[in-house]
Amino acid sequence: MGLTTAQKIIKNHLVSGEMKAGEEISIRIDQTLTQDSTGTMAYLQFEAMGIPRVKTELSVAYIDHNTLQTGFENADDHQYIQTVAYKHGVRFSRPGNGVCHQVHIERFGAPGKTLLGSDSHTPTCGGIGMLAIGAGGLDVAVAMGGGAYYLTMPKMVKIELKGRLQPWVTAKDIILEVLRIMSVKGGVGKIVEYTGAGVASLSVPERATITNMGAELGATTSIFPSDDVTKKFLQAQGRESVFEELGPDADAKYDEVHVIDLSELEPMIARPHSPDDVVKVSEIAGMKVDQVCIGSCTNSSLHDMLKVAAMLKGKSVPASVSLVIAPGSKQVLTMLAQCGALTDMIDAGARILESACGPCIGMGQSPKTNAISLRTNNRNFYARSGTASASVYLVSPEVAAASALTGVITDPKTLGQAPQVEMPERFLVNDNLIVMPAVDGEEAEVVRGPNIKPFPINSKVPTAISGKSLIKVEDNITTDHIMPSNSKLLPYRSNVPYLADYCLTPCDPDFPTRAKEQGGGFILAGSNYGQGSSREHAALAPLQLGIKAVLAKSFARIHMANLINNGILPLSFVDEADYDKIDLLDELEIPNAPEQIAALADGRDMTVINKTGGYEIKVSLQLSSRQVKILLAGGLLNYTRQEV
Ligand code: MIC
Ligand code: SF4
Repeated sequence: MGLTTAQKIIKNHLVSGEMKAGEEISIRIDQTLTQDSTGTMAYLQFEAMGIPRVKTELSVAYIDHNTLQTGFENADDHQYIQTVAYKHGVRFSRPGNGVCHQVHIERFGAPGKTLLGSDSHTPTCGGIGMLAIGAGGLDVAVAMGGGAYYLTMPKMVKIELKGRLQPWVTAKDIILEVLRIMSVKGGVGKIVEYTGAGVASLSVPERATITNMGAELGATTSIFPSDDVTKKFLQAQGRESVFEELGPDADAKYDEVHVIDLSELEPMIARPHSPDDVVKVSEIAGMKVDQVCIGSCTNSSLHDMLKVAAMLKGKSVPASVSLVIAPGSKQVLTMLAQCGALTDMIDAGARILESACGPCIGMGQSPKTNAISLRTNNRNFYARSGTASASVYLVSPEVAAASALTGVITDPKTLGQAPQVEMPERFLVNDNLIVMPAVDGEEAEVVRGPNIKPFPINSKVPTAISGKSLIKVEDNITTDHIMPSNSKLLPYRSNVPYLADYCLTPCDPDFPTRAKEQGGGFILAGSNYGQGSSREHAALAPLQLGIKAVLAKSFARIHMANLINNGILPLSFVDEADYDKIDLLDELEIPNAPEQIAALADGRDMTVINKTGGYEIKVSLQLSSRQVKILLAGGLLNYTRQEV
């Protein structure tokens, strides 16, 4: 039987397990990436494993998230990452070099290889036919140490692209359409592959916009074939030697198929506060706009920026709009400067930001009270911009630039001819902001600032797990709810005790206090709990507060893995109606916990007693025997140490 593109890469990297959807497999990881908001934790965990040098083909530590240095904390973390990377064999991408995913696809990604990154948008490199997966920092630390990455073999989804995009319609509109069709949980447990005649018309940056935002589907990853377009891109980056042609076999079998006719698409927009609340721009055109942000790992390529510059050239942004632009990398920024496009942006009134995540993660540029903010980002989750009352809409760079110029949400089709932008024959390559690691790091010193605090480590599972239900939240709770991140909190990513006081506060400001008063307990949640980022802090902060289990209707992939890695049980209701039966502060107990956890691997359900209500409910969790051991040991770090 024929294989899909992803299945071919998995087959080449398979370490254990059978490539059957739903089975646990493990794969060899060729490359890893970390960024600074998850990186400190990942390297602390790597150090705790006691392995002197990374064993991957390539590992890169990026500084791109915590670049607003309003105190010593971020700079301390950067120094820690720089020194720990130098010592252990990791390349260090200095602040100013750009957003990890943009730089990685430009300078390091390679078709047919595997990449594990401690950031949920790692699948961006799927745009060049790489199997690129986002994971928690601990999983990345294990991969750096040469350990395999364990995952559930995903189902395969084919998105067949037909026809060609009309002028003003972009790659962003394709992925917004996919989100409209599949929803923010439609990709859980699946890999999304793009095929069909329409693929050839999309450049690598356009493909990367689509695979980047596959994270919002909850997918394990998304991937394009590696073809002539990929080859040209790699040639233009001076990296043709890593090119490999790759695509699905003609008889590859997919579990789910969607067909999208590109010629029928229109400019789309995602409404607050979910990337899948998608409508046509024309449906809400005319709404007044206060802020426009162009950038983020979704839409900050040279291709995107040149189109925006062409639209802004010779015009002025009205005083009612604040337009900020963050080009994705040093390469993009210098090329914009060299061709004069940067001048066109500045002249029109754009506020140019450094090449970093910036507004996307609330690192500055939080909009005013009740603002309407149009962004080219991938996430518009509640309060993520740093202004809880703001409404964030997600659009293409073209819609963003058009709306910045008119001051209202604008369908660019009303503006006449669309800008035509060619990909350069040759990108400007200068890797001077990549610091190479020590050849032998044994003597190198790792510098730790006072902001770096020990992180919580769970202990072995007790005979009975008991506690109260401490919070009850709805469907689609994001990691931005569980562990908010903004310019005030991100500096504490290496200080979990501090962060824990903000855990789930967007849902209930009293939750941390209640959890502490009750000595820990349980979280109750609806479906797709933990969607969004890879941040382990969404598991570490609950762990710090004594959370032992989360009972939910269903979970998002990365968060579920992070809970297991930290020894917190992610349990799904067998009968979803039980969610309604449990009240806040009900006393719950999992009797015979070790035996019941072990039995999960045999497909048996677990019994939870509601002592307050006087009844039992059934919960389930599909576990491999390895995961049983991880949970019994109180997390992956304990388990790894135990194995060593
Ligand atoms: C995000 O986009 O939410 C982040 C910030 O990049 C996160 C990582 C983090 O929380 O540090 C992600 O996507 O994984
Ligand atoms: Fe950075 Fe935003 Fe991309 Fe996350 S989604 S990596 S915060 S630009």
